[in-house]
Amino acid sequence: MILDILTAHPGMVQGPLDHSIVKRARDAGTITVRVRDLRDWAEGRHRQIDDTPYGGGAGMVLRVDVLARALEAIRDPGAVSLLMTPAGPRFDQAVAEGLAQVPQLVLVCGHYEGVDARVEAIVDGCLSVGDYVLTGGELPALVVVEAVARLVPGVLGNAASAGDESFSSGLLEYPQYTRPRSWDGHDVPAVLLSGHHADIAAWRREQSLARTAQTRPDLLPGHQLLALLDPDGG
Ligand code: JCZ
Repeated sequence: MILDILTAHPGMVQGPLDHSIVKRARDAGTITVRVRDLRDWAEGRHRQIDDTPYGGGAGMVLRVDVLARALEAIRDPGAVSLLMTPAGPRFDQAVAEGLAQVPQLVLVCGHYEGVDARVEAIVDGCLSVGDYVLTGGELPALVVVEAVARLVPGVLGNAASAGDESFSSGLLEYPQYTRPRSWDGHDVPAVLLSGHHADIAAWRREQSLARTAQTRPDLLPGHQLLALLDPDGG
């Protein structure tokens, strides 16, 4: 799979792509991640990629013509291009699973005060990583790259299957423990030392459900129906 990050700040994304599982998958050739500098598609004496907003106001707006030239050059057939913006639909594990199926993902990072609205007509969609405002799309693009890359077949080893974790089951992850068995008065739950695999699986399932009910009841199946039946939640 090819993942392209189109940005005016290539230095902002380079480091994280050279670490951990993403680096290993790039080295193995399982994924190709390319950081593309928007300025390579700027024209004119000043090679401007942004300009002042029509109608007035503070800051600079990313130019649609520069982005159009860049996308034209970068996209292969079957590519999905997405603009990172807090105004987009929310990125989650289900979206990541869908995006892991495409041959090429082009993530467009705005910066400055924003992006010319006409860019939305030349990308396949928008994506938000959460309801908070950042200064650019670079960190969101890295979030998408990492979440999608680990779902590409062959990226994770057999030992760490992507299906084991939080959200793939729709629930939060159960608690994990390693040595020491007892630390500062806190003991590892006895069931995990019992060697009874069925008991351990049942305990982990209970813990996942309890944690989810406690902190993310919105993730539980039918939670909206339950809220209708019992609006006070208790
Ligand atoms: C460009 N400010 C692009 C995306 N989820 C999320 N939060 N903030 C962003 C974002 C903010 C931006 C730009 C200028 C994305």
